[in-house]
Amino acid sequence: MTRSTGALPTVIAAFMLMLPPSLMAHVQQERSEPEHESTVDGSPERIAVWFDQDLRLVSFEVSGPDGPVALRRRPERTLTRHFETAPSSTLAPGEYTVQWRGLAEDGHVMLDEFRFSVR
Ligand SMILES: [Cu+2]
Repeated sequence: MTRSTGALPTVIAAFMLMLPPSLMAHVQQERSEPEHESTVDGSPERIAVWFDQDLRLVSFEVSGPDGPVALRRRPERTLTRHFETAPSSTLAPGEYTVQWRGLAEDGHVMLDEFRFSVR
């Protein structure tokens, strides 16, 4: 009769799961223009986002079928609940993605995106 002498792999989770900080205090994208997953007829006159809390917007980038889109206005890094800009030239038909990044008042980095199509 064989007898197992192998030690049980007593793997003790010696670390605690580091839970992410509560999302409650964090900034959400409330709405956007164009709306997320919407289709607009022709090039939109403005591209805008609203947040549910103040945010220090650091970057706001639009990309489409022809790559990055030049914008008339850039974020100013001041605390704001709203940012809007416009494409510098007419947007060609296609899918566009808007990615923004900013700092919540507590300094945490927030980011999100919305997408729309131009036809
Ligand atoms: Cu935070």
